[in-house]
Amino acid sequence: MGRKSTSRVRTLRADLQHTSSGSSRWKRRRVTVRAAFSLFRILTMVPSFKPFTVALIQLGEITANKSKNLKHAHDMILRATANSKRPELIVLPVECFNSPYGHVHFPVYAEKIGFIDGKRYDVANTESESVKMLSRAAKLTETWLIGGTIPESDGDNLYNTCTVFNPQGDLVATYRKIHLFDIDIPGKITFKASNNNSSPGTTINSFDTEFARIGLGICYDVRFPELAMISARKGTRAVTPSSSNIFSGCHVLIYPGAFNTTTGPLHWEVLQRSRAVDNQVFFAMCSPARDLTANYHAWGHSMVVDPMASVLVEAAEGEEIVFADIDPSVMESARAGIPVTKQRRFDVYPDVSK
Ligand SMILES: *[C@@H]1O[C@H](CO)[C@@H](O)[C@H](O)[C@H]1NC(C)=O
Ligand SMILES: *[C@@H]1O[C@H](CO)[C@@H](O)[C@H](O)[C@H]1NC(C)=O
Ligand SMILES: CC(=O)N[C@H]1CO[C@H](CO)[C@@H](O)[C@@H]1O
Repeated sequence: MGRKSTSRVRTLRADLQHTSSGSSRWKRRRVTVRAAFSLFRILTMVPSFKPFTVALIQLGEITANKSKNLKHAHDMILRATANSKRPELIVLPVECFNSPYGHVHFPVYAEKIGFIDGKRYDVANTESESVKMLSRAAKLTETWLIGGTIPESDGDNLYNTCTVFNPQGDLVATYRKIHLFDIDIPGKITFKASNNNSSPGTTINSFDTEFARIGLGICYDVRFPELAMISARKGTRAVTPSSSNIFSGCHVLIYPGAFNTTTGPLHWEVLQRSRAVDNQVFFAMCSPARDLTANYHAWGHSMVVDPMASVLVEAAEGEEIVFADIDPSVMESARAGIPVTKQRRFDVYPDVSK
């Protein structure tokens, strides 16, 4: 069973250097690289699901000063690993933890990342200050890190992008928010896909750790059950026909998100519990802390839900780190006891993951 352990944390002040890079290694995504990597993925094994601990950092103190925000996020990542029970995976919140909320800030704070799926990423030469910080923090703590989301610029386009780092500090995956809507973009009145060149992502993504396959989404994406279904049934990794009855989907789905104080109490928990129980997977969302001096009042309540829809841990509104133990046997017993994964009627309705 998951541990109901919650620890309140305070800001840790430390002097940390933030170097910035002048060199540019930005490259466009190439379809050919993608296709080659998909083939490679057909051959890769799904990791077996093992117990691990996840920490959600409900980050506060997001200001207009980006280097201050990055330093604070870095300090909090270190704080998450300061206890004797260290998490294997740390998650930062949506939405643009490196910048204050609001569409006017989005282009200003955007960074070039230039990650190409399947290709080794050169962190030392990245233009992205946030990627540098996150990489350093992952390496320093030797922990998997989902770096929340940051505004990413790619040519004329802006994306809301989630980055993932392994314990060696390598950037191993990115996910660009697929579903755009002003509902979850703070300063929502004018920020729409049709202005500020804000673009939706077009690929579903997951990543493999030594303990689980983890699917990604961002905020508003949680309202689209198809995305979670596809991640849970096949991840993004192609499956050969001979292995099609082996579980190949994600074990855990993690969506950094920020609902507001209207949609939060109504939908934040029910959407996560629905995605978890529908798909019989673990589901987590990590929110920023509520800041009543900001334009956007985030709901907070970062949580982790198990495959039976039990809430394993839930933060309050303020800055806080919450921990949950992920126990694979809960998923196994949920699937054995309520066999929806085996009794679907794809002869009557379509399988969205196909
Ligand atoms: C931003 O924060 C950094 C790090 O805390 C500090 O050194 C710098 O003076 C701040 N800049 C402004 C404009 O406040
Ligand atoms: C939260 O967002 C919803 C949907 O856009 C909106 O109707 C509501 O007014 C917002 N609530 C607050 C408190 O801003
Ligand atoms: C940098 C930029 O183009 N910002 C624009 C984003 O969209 C809003 C609303 O249309 C404009 O007011 C900003 O100037």
